[in-house]
Amino acid sequence: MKTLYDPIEPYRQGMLKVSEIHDIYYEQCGNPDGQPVVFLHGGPGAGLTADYRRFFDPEAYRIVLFDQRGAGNSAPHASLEENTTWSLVSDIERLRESLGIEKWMVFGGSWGSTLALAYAETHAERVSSLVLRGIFLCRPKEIEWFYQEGANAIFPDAWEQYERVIPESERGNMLEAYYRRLTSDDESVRLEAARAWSVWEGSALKLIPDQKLIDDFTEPHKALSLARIEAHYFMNNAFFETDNYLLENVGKIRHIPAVIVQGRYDIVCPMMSAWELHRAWPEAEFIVVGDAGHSVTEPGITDALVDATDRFRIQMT
Ligand code: STX
Repeated sequence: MKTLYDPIEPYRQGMLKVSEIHDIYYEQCGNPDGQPVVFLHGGPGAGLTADYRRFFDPEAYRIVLFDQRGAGNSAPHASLEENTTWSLVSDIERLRESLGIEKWMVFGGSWGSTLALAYAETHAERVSSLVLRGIFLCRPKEIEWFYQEGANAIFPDAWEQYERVIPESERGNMLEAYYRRLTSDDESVRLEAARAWSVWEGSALKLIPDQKLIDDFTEPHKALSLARIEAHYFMNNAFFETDNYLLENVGKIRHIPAVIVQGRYDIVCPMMSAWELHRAWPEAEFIVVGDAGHSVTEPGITDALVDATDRFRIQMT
């Protein structure tokens, strides 16, 4: 089993102005002369953690990580203005250009896989390879599964605290009810909703729930950006023109070397979507981890991802 590389610190960090209102935080780690890779975090709105630097051989890769609009250290925090999938896609291009990179590996899980697909389908010539995990195509049926009906059958205990924040009369549309509270003028209403939303997501991440991980989701800074930005994107179906947008456009990227890693017992992003992507894109290597849920920290998922970046390293040198 492969595990994460040793912890590393960035050799450079910065803020990039991407619009009138948004500045995004980015960092570079590993080898400045190495193979470029960009890491796309989840949510949307979850932001980076230091462990995300550790999926790549630091001697082989020039690792670029950034907080998407409104997330992590990007500013303004948790802002929904000028915050769409297509603005994130253009931020990735702006970051690539500002760093003088021709082409890069794109690595993303969960919402990071959604964004990776949207970016690659728009700028295929800039993508050398793709490593995707916990596939999320951000379709209405996936959003409904996790936030309205489906996942609650597996985690009814955690669901109770998610449901409790919303009065019974509004439970017919949980996403709308949450969105109203997450965008309330009352800070305490926003925070209560953000915590309950985020704890629900944290509770369903792993095959075996991890209380310490769940508790991290009550932290206000992280909970507010995650919940507000997710609800905003999901209310807008990720700003895609059609429900199956990413599958319909997969023909634009089928020539790009790719690995898809999926946990069999992923409750946040059930395997149905990874399977449909695999069917639409048979050339991509498809790895199902039999004893994992959604989290990138589950041993089988980490093993498959590190192995994928190691193999791309060997192929390209
Ligand atoms: N959200 C899917 C997603 O991208 C529906 C995601 N889920 N949990 C996470 O991301 C974190 C563990 C990164 C918060």
